[in-house]
Amino acid sequence: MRIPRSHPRYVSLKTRESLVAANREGVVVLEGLIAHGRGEAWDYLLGEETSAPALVAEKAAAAFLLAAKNPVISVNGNVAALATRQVARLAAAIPAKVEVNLFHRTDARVRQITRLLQNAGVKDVLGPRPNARIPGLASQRARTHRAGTYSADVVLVPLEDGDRAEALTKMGKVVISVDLNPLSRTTQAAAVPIVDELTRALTEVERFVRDLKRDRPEAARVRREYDRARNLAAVFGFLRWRLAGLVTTTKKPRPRQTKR
Ligand code: PTJ
Repeated sequence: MRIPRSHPRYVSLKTRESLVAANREGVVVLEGLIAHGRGEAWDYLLGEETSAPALVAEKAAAAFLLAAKNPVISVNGNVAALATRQVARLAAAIPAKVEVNLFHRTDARVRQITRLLQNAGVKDVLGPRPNARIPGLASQRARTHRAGTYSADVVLVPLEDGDRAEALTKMGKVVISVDLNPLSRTTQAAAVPIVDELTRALTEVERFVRDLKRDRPEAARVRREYDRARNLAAVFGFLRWRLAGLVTTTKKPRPRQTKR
């Protein structure tokens, strides 16, 4: 479908079309389209911009990724469809390994997403032939690579499901999530939850990685002072402020009283 550039929701419609196309190609599952709709609803409420609390979490994420011995970025179907370029840039900047991890796992999808990541410039993609399992996880998401997520100390998990975020946390890893839903189990389980849209979040984390690489004392300060609970409270405070603003801007004038 051709979407006119002048359409007020051009970017949103283009993103939706690219996800639909990725679904037809087998990269994104139908459940991924539902997940996107949920994310977009939250993004509406949050104002479709990176909030100040999200920026704080993004800077903390960069600081933790930089200090990691074996950082890994996990990629699923939606992430592959929306952000392979951002994943490639971030992985190169840290540097970090990239691992394909799917909830609706098939070998064909893993191969397809691996190819997309390679085409975007990711050198070493951990895709087919997983050789380890994340303990305590019944789903296909348990299948992993010993050299990747299994032995990682810091894992970036965009658009994750709560079970794996919890299982990775139980393994002692620093889990960094990207999820627009501040109430999701993933957000609740992550050590550094980023409540922001995927492409914006990855771009900001990459920018902070590049900045903090040149300022290691600042990176150490950020890691020391990051306060997860305070940051999530600020996210909810921001949401409350947004909603209060919406109430006043959408208030209609009261209908005039007519004398009978
Ligand atoms: O490709 P697969 O098989 O691994 O499946 C991927 C999906 C996304 C279907 C799977 O991980 C899944 O079911 O995820 P959930 O449990 O629906 O969670 C996805 C979360 O991501 C939801 O809380 C959404 O609000 C959020 N979300 C969706 N799109 C975005 C987003 N957050 C940030 N940016 C987005 N673009």
